[in-house]
Amino acid sequence: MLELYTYFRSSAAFRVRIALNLKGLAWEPHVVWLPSGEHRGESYRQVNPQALVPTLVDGELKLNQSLAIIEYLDETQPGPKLLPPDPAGRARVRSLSMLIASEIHPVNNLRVLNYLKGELGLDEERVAGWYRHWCDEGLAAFEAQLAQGGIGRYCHGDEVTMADVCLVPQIFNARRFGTEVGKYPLTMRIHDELVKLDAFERASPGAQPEASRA
Ligand SMILES: N[C@@H](CCC(=O)N[C@@H](CS)C(=O)NCC(=O)O)C(=O)O
Repeated sequence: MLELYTYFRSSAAFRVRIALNLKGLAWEPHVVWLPSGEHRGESYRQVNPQALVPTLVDGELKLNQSLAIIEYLDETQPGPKLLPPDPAGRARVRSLSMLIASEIHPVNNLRVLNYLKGELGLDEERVAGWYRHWCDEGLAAFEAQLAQGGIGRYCHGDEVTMADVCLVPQIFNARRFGTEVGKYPLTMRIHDELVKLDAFERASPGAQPEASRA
């Protein structure tokens, strides 16, 4: 069975949980407790040298980086395709996905926020302000990109794609830090459709067994 190193609030792990559910795959969770720094210990570094969640294990293969994992699942597993068949469509979906995963997320990651708090001595409100600044900049660009066309019920036409899989966890996080997501009506219209889907609901932070431990 596929195994996933995960943490309920990790938006990168949330992406992979959604993809696994959309594909109808069974998976065994291994919870990595980020607040205690478990991911930075030697034992987890043997699994993932980047010391980040998620990591997918498929037999002998250990894979990190959520977008690489999702594309791997898309290419090797049955179920609905998360990347469109045409090169232009695939590139558009990757572009929207990377806007979130490679632009918004890295500057707002736990280790970055901890550095701002610890080494740079910023208080909670200034750290949240940092988060909202970069999140707003990214979501405004995402909204503008959606407005250029190509959307349907979801980010790319009427089929759920990797871009949608990235969007919902980003909005979950944005709300945690008090971002006013109502400023992004196209983005939120699509988000509100997506969260009606069972695969998204079952992958959500609150639906993970470890959520009650926090
Ligand atoms: N680009 C990576 C990001 C992975 C990542 O940053 N995961 C976060 C949780 S969402 C993490 O493990 N953070 C721990 C830390 O920052 O120390 C991916 O898409 O998988």
